[in-house]
Amino acid sequence: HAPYGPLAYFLDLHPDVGDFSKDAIEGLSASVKSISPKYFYDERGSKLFDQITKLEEYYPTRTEKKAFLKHAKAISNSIGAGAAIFEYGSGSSEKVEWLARGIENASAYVAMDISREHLLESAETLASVLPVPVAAICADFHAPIHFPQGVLPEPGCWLGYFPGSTIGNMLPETAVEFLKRASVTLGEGAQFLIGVDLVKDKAVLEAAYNDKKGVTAAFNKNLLLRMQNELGAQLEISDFEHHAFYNESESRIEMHLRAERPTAISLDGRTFSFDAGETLHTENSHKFTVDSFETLVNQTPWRLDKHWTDERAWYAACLLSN
Ligand code: AVJ
Repeated sequence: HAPYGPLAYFLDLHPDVGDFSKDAIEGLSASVKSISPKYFYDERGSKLFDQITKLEEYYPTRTEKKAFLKHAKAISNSIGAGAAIFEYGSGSSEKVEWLARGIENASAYVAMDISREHLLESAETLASVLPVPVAAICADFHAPIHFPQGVLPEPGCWLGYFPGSTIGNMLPETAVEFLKRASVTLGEGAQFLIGVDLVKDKAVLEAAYNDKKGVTAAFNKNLLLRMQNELGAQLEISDFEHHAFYNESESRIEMHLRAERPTAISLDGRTFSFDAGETLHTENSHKFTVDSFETLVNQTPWRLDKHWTDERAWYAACLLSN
């Protein structure tokens, strides 16, 4: 784990990136068909997601930025001096800039992501601009992350950073397990800053996942394209329609690929048939109230200390400590 280029260190925990073929077959075999949203993000899917974040209807990304920047001072004042920042699923690491002064007071910035190439590229760029040592860890936050002894500096405390409302992709019980593991990883005295998309008017929510340009539909259907191209699946993309709606009782946007007519997906010598109207469930995006998020947090070693929202209270930056 020697220094890697401009990085203080690069630690490769060799995450299990998942087996698209196995997961697709398993998901299609179930009585309620589903597949993990992580398979949206090949190169094309990641580009489509970038386009989504710039759509007029898609408020989360720009609203999160507003909430963080509006309260940048208060947020950085609430972060312990000398904390080492550990970003979960750092991706392109653009959001670390939102911590502005928080970074200046930090002792290090550690980017963690499952995508090795993307991670190294963005961490190296950050290393040349941030005023603190930058390191990278290739790992999967769905599994425990153990820092090998002596590899990492021992900061006074870690600040976990998990913007993007990615936590909303998890079922509540999965989010609880995730937060429990993060408490073990970051250790006692840690803080955790999480971006949380809030419950709001149903029409606003549904418009955000049904944009007029059809970018979200293309993003959803990218899964079918990947099945064709990478798994050699036989299917008719035009038999499926993008279907996204707010499920009020579960407080979540659900995305599905809905069969317009009876059809089938053939894969690996097996045929999975769809009745007209039957769906392949591709994503959940949970929306919280500050209270419902606190109730979830209270099932873990963390406590919600503070939260800040944009002026419409559409999005919250939540600061936890354990
Ligand atoms: C990246 C999980 C935050 O749930 O809003 C955007 C993904 N899906 N449009 C979200 C997504 C459809 C996004 N997250």
